[in-house]
Amino acid sequence: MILRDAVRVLVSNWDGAHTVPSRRLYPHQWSWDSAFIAIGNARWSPRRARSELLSLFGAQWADGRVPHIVFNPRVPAGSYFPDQGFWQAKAPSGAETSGIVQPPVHALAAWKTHLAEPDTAFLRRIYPRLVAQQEFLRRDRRSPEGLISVVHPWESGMDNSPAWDRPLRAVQAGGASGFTRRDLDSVSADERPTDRDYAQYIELATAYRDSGYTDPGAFEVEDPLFNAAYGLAESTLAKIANTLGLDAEPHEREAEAITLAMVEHLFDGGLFQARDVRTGELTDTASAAGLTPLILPGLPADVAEVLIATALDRFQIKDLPLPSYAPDTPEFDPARYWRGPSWINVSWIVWQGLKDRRPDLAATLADSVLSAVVKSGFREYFDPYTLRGHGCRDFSWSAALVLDMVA
Ligand code: 2M8
Repeated sequence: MILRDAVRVLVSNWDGAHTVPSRRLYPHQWSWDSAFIAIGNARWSPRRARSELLSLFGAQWADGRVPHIVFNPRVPAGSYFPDQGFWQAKAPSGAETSGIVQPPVHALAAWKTHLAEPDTAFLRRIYPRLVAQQEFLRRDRRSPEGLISVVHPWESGMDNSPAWDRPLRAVQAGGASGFTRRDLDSVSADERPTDRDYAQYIELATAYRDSGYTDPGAFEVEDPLFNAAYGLAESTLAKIANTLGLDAEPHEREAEAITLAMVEHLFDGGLFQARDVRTGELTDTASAAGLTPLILPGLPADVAEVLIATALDRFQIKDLPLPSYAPDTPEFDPARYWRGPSWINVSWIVWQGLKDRRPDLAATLADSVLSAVVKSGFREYFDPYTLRGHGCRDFSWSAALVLDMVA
């Protein structure tokens, strides 16, 4: 029943070559959403999974960046804010896009798609594009410590996480006004970022856009989830390279290097922290992003053990679907977007990381996610305690990743 409903959500959000995250709230193609959606689609339609990824990478820029939004020209401009008129960016294919990126979870999606239905022609097409995506990050976003930075909270995917409160203090939002938020047309304001958050998001995006999408601007942060995704992408590219008879070693070396750099520079106090590149300080926060390095195959066992202890103790994963922010903090809010609710994609990443290390806990976490969906449907996020659904309904990655978890 739940599986049939999950497929129904994905079918109703399918747009011919890609899937929208949600018909009303997010009517275009989003980068990391497409990767998660492909992972779910691979379970019942590998053809759609391949199309999802190839259509996204069809809008890749010449510098290798994969934009976080690819706009659908058939959807009226203005249905989403900020729209293509704001970003003023075009891919070589002619697609109108945003100019920022999201966590690079796509190599994993491509690999899982291949495992579901082996197709080396697909791997051969996507591999150079995945490599170019990583090269962009190394070239444009790498710090002297060897870590990758995000230059906008939207790039982290966890937009209004309390982890960004402090780095955002450096952002003056005086200039950003006169825009109309469209997200509040369909979701209640107390479940979304605040107007002040939006003013800062627009200020930052405007400055980055006006620099020709080159100058990092006032916000530059090394996020553990983004870096874990980058490192996992290298381990996965090694598998893809092996399958294609190519040299896997550079990928293996890079995966090892990023894992070491993360442990050296971001691991602190029981979990991984984000580091503010401007000040050099760790954020000292309690985001579930800090647990996601569990997905790195080369994470030292003692570090993994500490993370698992934190997941049990502060994030209560024996009893709750993973909250996005630790409930024992004053910032925790069970209903407001990325400030506490459980999200299925972050739960899925941690579940992946637990599967080999602690299959018992992985199974418990999968059960909690299923309970949330059984109670409230494929909502965008859930109150970790009551399992009440929040945000939009029929949200694609919630459906896709449940398909993958129960398969
Ligand atoms: C949310 O972000 C967009 C901006 O990119 C928004 O709030 O309008 C985030 O949850 C992000 O992680 C996600 O990719 C996107 C689409 O689901 O929505």
